[in-house]
Amino acid sequence: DTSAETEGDTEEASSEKLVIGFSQVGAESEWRTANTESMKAAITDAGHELKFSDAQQKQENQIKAIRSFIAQKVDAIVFSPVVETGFETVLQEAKDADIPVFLADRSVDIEDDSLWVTFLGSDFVEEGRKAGNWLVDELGDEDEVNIVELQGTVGSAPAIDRKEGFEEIIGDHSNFEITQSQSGDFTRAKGKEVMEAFLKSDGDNIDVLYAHNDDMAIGAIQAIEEYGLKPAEDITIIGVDAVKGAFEAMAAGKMNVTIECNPLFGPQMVDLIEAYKAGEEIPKRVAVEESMYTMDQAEELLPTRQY
Ligand code: GZL
Repeated sequence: DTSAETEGDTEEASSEKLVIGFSQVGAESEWRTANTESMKAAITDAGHELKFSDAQQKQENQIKAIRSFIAQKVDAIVFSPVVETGFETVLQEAKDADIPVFLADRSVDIEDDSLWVTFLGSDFVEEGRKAGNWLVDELGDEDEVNIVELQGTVGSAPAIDRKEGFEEIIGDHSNFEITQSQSGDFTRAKGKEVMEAFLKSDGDNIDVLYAHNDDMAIGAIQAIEEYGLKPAEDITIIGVDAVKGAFEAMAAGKMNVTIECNPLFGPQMVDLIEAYKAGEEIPKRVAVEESMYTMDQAEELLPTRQY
């Protein structure tokens, strides 16, 4: 029965045991931890061998890890680039070694897109637009809206794109102004530190905080409370990721909205790797589906959140 045979063959191809090298950015945020867990579980559950490297948010560690995967002749490399530039050489080395590279979560700013099979990740510009549109709906009629911005890691795709999308929307509203903007490197600690500086320099004139991830927003909330203001009331708080910490802050009435950036794409990534190895056509860009959540939804949704 050829159909069974064909079926068997397809099964056979996708269940071939692969050795997969995964170069992860680091463990800087709740989002990142959830993403690592999703990727590790998906790779091992599918019966493949995982070689994992945590770069501690350092580009040189990612380059070292990719070179090590090449030397070990892995079957595929999955890579979430900490920044958009500076990886051309090592990706060319992977191509020369005939090892396919799959971009996860973040992309690279490289002309030659033959250096990777596909980029599976969120549309960060759209996430920025969603934040901007929510703010316009919320405060668009106010005379003057002073916004401070906690940017993500300098040079990273999410930081560049979330800024771009947000400014695309608020740029049409002259009553909105970003008065201070600095990187908090996607961490709670740095987010708190930079928010303290924002408050010290102009604390009585801050209406909104736009944080490129929830971890920095949560750090900033602590700084706002220590400064003597009420987060989500005196200063409107916008985060990105929709991690559990954000739902807890919103349920406590300390945060207004979080734009979802879904880290749980491990199974989708494994499917793409297996499909490629089975000779199937893979689109150059695969987007991750995601939404946004506000304070009034937090209590009910918190128990359902997986990360
Ligand atoms: C987004 C991801 C970002 C998260 C941060 O896909 O690259 O990095 O928004 C994480 O929490 O540090």
